[in-house]
Amino acid sequence: MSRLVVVSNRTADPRKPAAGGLAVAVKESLQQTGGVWFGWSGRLAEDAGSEAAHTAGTHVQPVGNVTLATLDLSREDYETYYLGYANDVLWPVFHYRLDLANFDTRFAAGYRRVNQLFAQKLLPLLKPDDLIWVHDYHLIPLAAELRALGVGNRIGFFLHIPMPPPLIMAAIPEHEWLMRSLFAYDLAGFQSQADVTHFSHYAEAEAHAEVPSPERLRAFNRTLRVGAYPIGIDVDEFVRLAHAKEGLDMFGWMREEYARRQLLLGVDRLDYSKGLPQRLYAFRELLARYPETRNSATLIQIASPSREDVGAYDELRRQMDSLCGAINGDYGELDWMPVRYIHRNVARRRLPGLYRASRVALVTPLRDGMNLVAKEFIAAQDPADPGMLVLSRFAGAAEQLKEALMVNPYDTQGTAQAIQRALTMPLEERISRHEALLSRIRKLDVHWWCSTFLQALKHVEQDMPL
Ligand code: ADQ
Repeated sequence: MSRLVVVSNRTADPRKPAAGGLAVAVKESLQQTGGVWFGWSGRLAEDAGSEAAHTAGTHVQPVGNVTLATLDLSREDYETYYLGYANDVLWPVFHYRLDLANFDTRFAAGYRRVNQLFAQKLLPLLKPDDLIWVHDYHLIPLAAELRALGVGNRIGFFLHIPMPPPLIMAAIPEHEWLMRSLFAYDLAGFQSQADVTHFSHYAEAEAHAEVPSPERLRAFNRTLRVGAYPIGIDVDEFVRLAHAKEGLDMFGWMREEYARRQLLLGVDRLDYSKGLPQRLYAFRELLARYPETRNSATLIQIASPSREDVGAYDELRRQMDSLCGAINGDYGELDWMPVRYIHRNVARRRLPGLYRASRVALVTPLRDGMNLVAKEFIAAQDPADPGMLVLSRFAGAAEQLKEALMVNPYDTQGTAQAIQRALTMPLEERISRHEALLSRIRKLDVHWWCSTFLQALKHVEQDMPL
């Protein structure tokens, strides 16, 4: 059986509980078969200047049946590759925010340099029949760099974030290079069918790709397999966590503390793609339009700190502080505050209890590859008295989770109406919607995601290298 080599920007200790969708998923894929997990250590090489990092070795450490291999980055590489190109160009553009992108040419050079560095450091660890699985927007050119070093292995790529429509992609000055780089893979997986369609249209429009079938694109003398592989969660693990001590304690405490209230919950990284200010506008509209919600509906918004070195995130933080303050100032009572805003992480083991104690979850991103919080909320519910999911139609999860209450997060009144409907939905309707949602996330869980992607990669017909 081929060995699996996973490459992602960051790695994590596979023995510890993983936080974040990518880490959970990668852990899952590696635990089944063992293999190598390669990525940035999260540390900066002590001696700044790219030379130090380029000559430093890879740190290789066996952890159970997984070999963790990490490298350090120089400060300059961190600033141009990670903060710059990945998070100040690709992240905003792929989330349709051209207005926030900073197309500094130094960033593109740093991105290319680090992808070359990853390829050089990974090369000595590879065996001829390894299956290589590269994750996310940080590493789009990695396969092309590996091919340039003579690597002929099967290489798959999975994009965790959305694929934007062709004309948005075309705004990236280096987009043709990115596109050519993607054709160095054998298989490119996306979160949703809409993403696959965007990519196919983009390749047709900008690279005159032929499309012999919906799953195959031909350009640059290569055939690239494409497909939608919506990422899932480990449902059984989540249900188990909901019934473990910390989950139950959290649930009991929340139910007691908010016994007279109806709890609404948001759990996100503090990111402009997650639609947090728009969510607060909709909540304020709910309080204004439906007086019965006052002194009752309480929104707990947990927003974990994220990418605080990137400028746009500072502005969002200030906006959230001021909006929450204004809503509490306008509607709060001595014994009730409408918004509890917490700019922190919640321990993963406690999350299921929090989800289960909430009547409604607000998952209302402006754009999101998938959104795993939506699936975690469903998994954590009591099937006999489930809470209701209010879901943005612009999350990748909306393609699957049709029985949620779907909203357009830009439509403040429409979202407020949907929240009110969720708060007042009769038990039978909640139960039947939840049943359908739970069975879907169970069927298409993280195990399904890993095995279908890897099966497709294993069986892909390879053709000429670039
Ligand atoms: P993210 O943008 O990080 O992931 P998401 O899918 O919601 O978004 O995953 C976040 C994970 O972190 C969830 O497991 C959640 O429980 C956890 N989390 C978030 N905020 C937290 C908090 N305050 N405290 C504790 N835990 C918190 C990217 C893409 C998504 C895609 C995933 C996986 O942007 O669209 O679904 O990768 O592919």
